[in-house]
Amino acid sequence: MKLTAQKKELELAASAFGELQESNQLLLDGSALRERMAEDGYLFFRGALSREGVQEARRECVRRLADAGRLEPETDIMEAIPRRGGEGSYFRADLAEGNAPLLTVLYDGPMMEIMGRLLGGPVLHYDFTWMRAVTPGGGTAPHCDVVYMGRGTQQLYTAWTPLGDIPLSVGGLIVLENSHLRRDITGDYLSQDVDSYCENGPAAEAVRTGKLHWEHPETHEAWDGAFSHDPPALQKQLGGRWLTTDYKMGDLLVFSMATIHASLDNQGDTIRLSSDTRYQRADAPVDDRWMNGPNGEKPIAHGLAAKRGRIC
Ligand SMILES: O=C(O)CCC(=O)C(=O)O
Ligand SMILES: [Fe+2]
Repeated sequence: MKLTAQKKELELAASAFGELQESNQLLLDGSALRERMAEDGYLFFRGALSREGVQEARRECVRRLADAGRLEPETDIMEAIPRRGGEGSYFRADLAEGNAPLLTVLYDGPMMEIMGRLLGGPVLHYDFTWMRAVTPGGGTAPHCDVVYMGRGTQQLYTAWTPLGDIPLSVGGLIVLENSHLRRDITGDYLSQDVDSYCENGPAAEAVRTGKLHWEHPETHEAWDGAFSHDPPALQKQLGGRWLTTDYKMGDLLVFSMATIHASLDNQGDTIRLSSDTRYQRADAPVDDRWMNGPNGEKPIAHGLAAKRGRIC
C-alpha cells in the first residue's frame, strides 16, 4: 500500500519511515520518562489505557454520529462507516462534550497517573478537548502545537489518543523524528501564535472582524498554522524519519510542544476517530484560551476574544 500525507506519497525506505519506539518499560519512572521525552520528543505507550474504556468512549462517539445520520445505514455503528454521499468531517469537538466515558479515559485513571509521573507534580488538563472525526480523504498537515496553545507554560504535553484501532490506511498520527531538536530550522515558527496579528499590517481589520481567521506572520495571507504542507519534502529537509504505528485502542502517544507531527491521509473507508488533549503542571502559567470561564463558560478557544495585536 502506498501511504500519503497531504496527498503526497511518503517514502517508505527504512531511512525515511519507521516505527514509534515503545516506552512501556519506563511507565513507573518519572525521571526516565522525562529523559526519554527530552531525547525523543515523544513517548509511545502500547495498551496503557483501558481498552474497554476507550471502546465505551468510541461507542458514545459513533452513537452520536449515527443519530445525526452520518453513518451508513444497516452497518455496525462501531465500524464508523460514513454514509455514502454524506458530508465530510474533521474537527468534531461536540463529540467530546458530555461524553462521560471519553472524559474518564482522558482526564482520570491511567492517563492522569502517567501525566503526573511525567510532569513530576500535580497536573492540570485543559478544559477544551480536541476531538477529530476524519472522513476518508482527510488528514493533518505538519505542525507544532505551541503555535495554537503557547500562551502559558511550554512544559505542556499533548496526548494523542486513538479512539479505535487505526491501521496505517486509516491515517493515524506521524511524528518527525528528532524534529524537537531542530530549532535551527523551526525556531522562528515556534515563536508564532496563530491568534496574534500585525496591528499595523494589511490584514489587521480582516483579522479583528473575523473575516480572516489567521494571518501568516510574514505574508499576512490566510494561514492554518502549519509548518509545511509537504511531508515528504520536510522529511528530506530535516533528515529524521516519519514515525508511526498500527494503533490500537488503549495505545497512547504523548509529545512535546516543539515536536513536528502530522497525520497520514485517511485512505480507508471508515471515519478515523481520535482525541488530542493537553496536560501541564498545575503550578505553571496556563493559556486561558483553553480553560472554562469563571462561571463555567466554554473556553474562548480561537474565537475573536483570543486575538492579540502586535506592532510589526
Ligand atoms: O489527529 C490529527 O490528525 C492531528 C492531531 C494533532 O495535531 C495533535 O494531536 O496535536
Ligand atoms: Fe497537533
